[in-house]
Amino acid sequence: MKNLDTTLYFVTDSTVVPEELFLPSVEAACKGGVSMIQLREKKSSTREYLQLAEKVHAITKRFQIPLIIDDRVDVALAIDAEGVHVGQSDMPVAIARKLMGPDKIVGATTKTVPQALEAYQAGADYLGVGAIYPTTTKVVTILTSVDTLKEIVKAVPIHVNAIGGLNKENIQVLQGTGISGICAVSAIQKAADPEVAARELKAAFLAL
Ligand code: TZP
Ligand code: MG
Repeated sequence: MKNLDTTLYFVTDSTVVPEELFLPSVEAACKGGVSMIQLREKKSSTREYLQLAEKVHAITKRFQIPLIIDDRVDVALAIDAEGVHVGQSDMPVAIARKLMGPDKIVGATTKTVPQALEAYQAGADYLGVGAIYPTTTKVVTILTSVDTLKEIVKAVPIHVNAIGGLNKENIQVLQGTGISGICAVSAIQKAADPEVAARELKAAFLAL
């Protein structure tokens, strides 16, 4: 198992903040103690994704926080990011692993135990599991139950993070699940002060 700290994994959404506030929000989240960052750009062109990734990487490197690129192995490799994250309709984990090499981080989204086992066997270092709660960040048709989350944690010997609608007021439900950490978009990205939001969310998770 790779030595990762997935305690508070900030997944970005540049579309919900004014452009000039996006990079400052990434830096603020780093200061607030996020342990990993995923750049998640769904609407950018390849060129825009690359350019933004370079800028975000310059920040995360200063804080020695791993930067994971969502969906795009090519962008991750091009900027020498620490890893890539793939979903069920993206590049399969085994191919992402082959392209990224053994030392980079490969993460996968899984919603069921069979998907989790498959991703683990194909070489994933961590899993994102959800959505646990309704979310405005992604179109989610079926929520993932806390019981399924627990089963996935038991089924695979890699880091499992919960995701979806999580904030400091509602993560109590994750107590006793055995997860390594939580992923959050809105709770940090939409906060008036992302640094404070990250710090408080991390403290709330660590207090579980
Ligand atoms: N995958 C499952 S839910 C989700 C993703 C990417 C979005 C989570 O965003 P938020 O704003 O923390 O609910
Ligand atoms: Mg994806």
